[in-house]
Amino acid sequence: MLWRNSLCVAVALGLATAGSQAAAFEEQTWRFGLEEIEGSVQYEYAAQFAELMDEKTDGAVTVELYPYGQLGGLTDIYDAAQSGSIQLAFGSGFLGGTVPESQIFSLNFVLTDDEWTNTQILNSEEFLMSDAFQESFRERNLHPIAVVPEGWQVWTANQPIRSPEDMDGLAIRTMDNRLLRETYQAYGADPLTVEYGELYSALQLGQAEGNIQPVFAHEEMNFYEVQDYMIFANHAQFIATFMGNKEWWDGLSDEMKGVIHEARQELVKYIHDRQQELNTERLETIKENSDIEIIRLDQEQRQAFAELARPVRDVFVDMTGDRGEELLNILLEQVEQARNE
Ligand code: 6CS
Repeated sequence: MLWRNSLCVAVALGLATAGSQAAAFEEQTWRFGLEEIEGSVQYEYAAQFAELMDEKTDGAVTVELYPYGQLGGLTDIYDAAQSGSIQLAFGSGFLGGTVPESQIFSLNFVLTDDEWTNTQILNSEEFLMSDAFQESFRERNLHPIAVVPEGWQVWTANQPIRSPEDMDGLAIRTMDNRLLRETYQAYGADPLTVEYGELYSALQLGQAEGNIQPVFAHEEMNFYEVQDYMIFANHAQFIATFMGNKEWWDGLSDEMKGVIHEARQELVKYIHDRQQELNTERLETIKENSDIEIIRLDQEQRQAFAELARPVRDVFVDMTGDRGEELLNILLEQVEQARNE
């Protein structure tokens, strides 16, 4: 009796560990829409999240994964998460039309040059839990759970790129958001938007002359096969938001939110290490299977792009107003602090 009472109190206070309160969870299945195919960083994250939820709820929660292509195009995934026909989704560059503030992740040369530092900043209480970030999603019927950097963005083209002059007029493909288009226009390119699943043939046919992806994606989608140069400028990381449907999130018990919070915390380091492994391995595969030429920009070369990217911060603020400005200021403050540490 005494044991029973203390367990009830612990559960009521949300103090019991996930294992000991497993019986408190109802059986449920959550559908998780991915913007990437099996083997990708998003897939690795989602598979590990599914495993953690299964463990922590003693099998009560089943997470079903829907890799890219199974739910339609990219914006169909966000629509499904907004309507609640799926509970969970990833959203990245194409999400800009749905959550304009998410384009903050498309800004170039804003974060530090260290991936782990950036991953921590983006998942910090100050940034992730800020009203500015949370409300920008919640106002669109979504709830942001974690921010997932997937590796440095890397340019490819059929010509070498070492300066903005080399990008002049290049029909480089960007994901569908205004901020990316403005950024590449500032570099002198002539950007165009193509759906992820149609990109290989657009590159092959020469409709798109350049591409921007983390290394793992250049490899798993075979884009590198139809490009001659791979250029590392470390201008930005590829960053996705792991999010849920707002009503679904709001309907979860505090205990379940606590379990998701635990899983999300554990996944920060897990996916950082895994994305670095994947990106490193896939670069080796690309080198083995092709004679693509690899170019790494030095600081001076990067600086020429950084200067052109700087005014695009104002475009972000114009597009997103006070809330976007607040979010950008939080991010810049966190970056400044990290640089001074
Ligand atoms: O370029 C794209 O459209 C896609 N690239 C990656 C690496 N993930 C999802 C995104 O939509």
